[in-house]
Amino acid sequence: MSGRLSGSVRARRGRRGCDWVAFCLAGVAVLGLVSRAEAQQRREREPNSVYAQRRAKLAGSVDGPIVLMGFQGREEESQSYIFGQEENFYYLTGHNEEGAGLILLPAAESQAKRDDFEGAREIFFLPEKNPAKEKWDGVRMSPSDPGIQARTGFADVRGFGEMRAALERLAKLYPTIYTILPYEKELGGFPHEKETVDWIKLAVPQANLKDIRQNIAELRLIKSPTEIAFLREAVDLSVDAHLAAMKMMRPGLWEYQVAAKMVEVHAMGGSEAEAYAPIVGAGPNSTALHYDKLSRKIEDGDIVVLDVGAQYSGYAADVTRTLPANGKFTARQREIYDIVLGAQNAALAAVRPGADMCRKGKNSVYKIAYDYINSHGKDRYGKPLGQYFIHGLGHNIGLNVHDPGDSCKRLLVGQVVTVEPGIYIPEENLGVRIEDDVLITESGYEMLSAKLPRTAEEVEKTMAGK
Ligand SMILES: [Mn+2]
Repeated sequence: MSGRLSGSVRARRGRRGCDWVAFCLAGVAVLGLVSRAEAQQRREREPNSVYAQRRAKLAGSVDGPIVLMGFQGREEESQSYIFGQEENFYYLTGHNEEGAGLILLPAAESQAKRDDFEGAREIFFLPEKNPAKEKWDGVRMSPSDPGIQARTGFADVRGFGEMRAALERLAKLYPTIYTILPYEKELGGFPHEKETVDWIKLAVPQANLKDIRQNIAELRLIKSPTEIAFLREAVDLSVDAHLAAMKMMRPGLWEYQVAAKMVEVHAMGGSEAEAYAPIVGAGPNSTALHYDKLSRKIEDGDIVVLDVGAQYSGYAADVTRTLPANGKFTARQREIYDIVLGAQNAALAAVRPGADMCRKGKNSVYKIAYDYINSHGKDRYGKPLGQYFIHGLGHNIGLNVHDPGDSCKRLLVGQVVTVEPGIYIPEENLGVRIEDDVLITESGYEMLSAKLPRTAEEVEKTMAGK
């Protein structure tokens, strides 16, 4: 609801603002379960002051300059690739164009060193104006643009060609340079970091390089009011898509057709991209966690796992529902569904600041979900079901659908996490996952995806159009 949006977001859109309570209530009554249908501005930014505060915090955590590069726009060779900024760079700048660089000077240091470096604390580097390239790609921000300082939120904006000279001068003043060091990760990132480190080493081979990744990850953990507003939008769009899927679901449809409908709902509502490749897995495919082929014709009696989330203004929702293809769970499907739901409810009852999602320990909400699953129901061989809960209970969401964060650290107010128990029994072609997104609050949590039916009865009613 609009009342929860931050002032700046609401002022720029006003789309969901309600002038008087009666109008809002009438609107809710007319729209029923569909939480919204209007289009909206695509990709909003946070206020420049928010990005500046993050940079100031980061600069306060180091004793040398921080050197970061945005993506170049050639990170993927796919023809359908649309540029999306490197997440850490975006988190600190809100800048979503190719070829930018950033130097932050450490906060704690002597005035002498400051004067030595012309007093600039933050320098933002942009590609020089290139009219020939702009004929192909469209207009890009450049250092010579009037008002570029106010637009980017940096007092000192220079051409990218000057970044190397600035770094060379800084390396004479500071023995240590901070950047994001290459790391092994399943979802890429490695080549970009290596390229940046190679560039730094070429310019200043004598510098001692240290990793700044964890410092940024700690900031990203706690969401700002605007980030929470963006996540609410992403979740609302995902809820709408899941409702549309519940209404269209029937045997005879192909998995990809259901996914296509959900993507359409996201896009028509202002989502600039999917938060991740949509998962619509029917029958045997319901037991593959990241199933992405979407190639099965949905059959009568199938259970269908839909793990589909929108991205809004860079922020990722992550929502899963499990539906009976024909609108009615079989007794066995219903039994397993209710166990997963019971596990989710048991975990949610313990979600609050101080709890964690570690696999073990006395504060673990994962363990609560696992114990619930392992003490309810049986497989075909009479064995408990804990062995079929094969993934973690949840993770942070934010600029990445798997935002950085350690599941064994205690939950803090302002984190947004998924709570997603699941049971996957391949020999029964039966997978069930229920995934909701929750904001950690002082008193516990707020479920951002609360508008989406969660119980078996609600799901069946919605599918029946009731
Ligand atoms: Mn998830």
